[in-house]
Amino acid sequence: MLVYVNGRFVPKEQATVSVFDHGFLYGDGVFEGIRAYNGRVFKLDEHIQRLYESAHAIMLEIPMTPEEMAAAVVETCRRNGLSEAYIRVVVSRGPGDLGIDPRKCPRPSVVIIADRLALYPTELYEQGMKVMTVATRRVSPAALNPRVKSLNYLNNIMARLEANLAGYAEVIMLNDEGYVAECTGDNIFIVLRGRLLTPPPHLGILQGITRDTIFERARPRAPPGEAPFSTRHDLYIADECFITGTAAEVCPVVEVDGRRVGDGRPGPITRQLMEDYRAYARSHGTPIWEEQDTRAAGGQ
Ligand code: PXG
Repeated sequence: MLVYVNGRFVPKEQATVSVFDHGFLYGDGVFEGIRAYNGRVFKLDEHIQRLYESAHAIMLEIPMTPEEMAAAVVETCRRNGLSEAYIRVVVSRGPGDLGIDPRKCPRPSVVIIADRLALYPTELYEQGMKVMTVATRRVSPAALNPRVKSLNYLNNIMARLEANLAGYAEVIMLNDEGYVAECTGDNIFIVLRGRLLTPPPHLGILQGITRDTIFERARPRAPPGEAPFSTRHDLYIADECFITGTAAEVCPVVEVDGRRVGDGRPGPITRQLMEDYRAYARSHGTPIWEEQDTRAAGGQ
């Protein structure tokens, strides 16, 4: 495996950053998780844009243009011969001294890893998953806006520890006011009386790219509406529920806090969206190999 580290491709054993890197010392940095299917990187421009927006919000200047970053992501897949990949882009503040002051870090570190993805068990998609709400609240946007996809994931990890203790694959986090926010690494949707609902970004969530894609794709089937879904009660009375994320894609939820959702099986709209997303993601994206026809692929 070859890993991109600060402009060079190095074998994974030599892919290292300094222990003085503030990404390591303080979680000071940003990242993206991207997927490639069938020789195309899915939603590459959207992920690169979110990466640069996250970096801008924490005043981290990425030492390359978005176009160069996109090219480096594609090149990392190509060098590793991967047509199907899970890609991790990490930009950290870089090496500094032991204080937190970012001004001591003149050179950000840029790392791109492309690996095979360990997929979730198929039973979860066929039968749906059970979730619970956890005690750990999503970090307040007033403290650190979850829209910043930062290297500081301890908030999510605290929730994941609760999930592990209780034996759940994914769990729901409320925001600091008790409204439904999102999961530890996925966004959440419900279908309620024919409308597709998901918590709005101002409640304190990562604005997922899968979430945005589902909104776009779902419009003809279930008119989207963001505002009304906000409490656990909405989850309990929902006709359908599912989670979305780059790794999970669309995964049905059939039980929340011990309450059956709908009839306890993946709902019809969820199943349609699962299939539609699957097909769409596998046929659109930035080509990794030159011989592919970009127009047929939809150009992105
Ligand atoms: N919310 C959070 C908090 C996330 O970290 C999503 C939603 C979904 O966003 P996208 O853009 O992927 O639709 C994420 C991203 C993992 C893992 O190993 C998952 C994410 C990030 C890092 C690791 O499960 N999901």
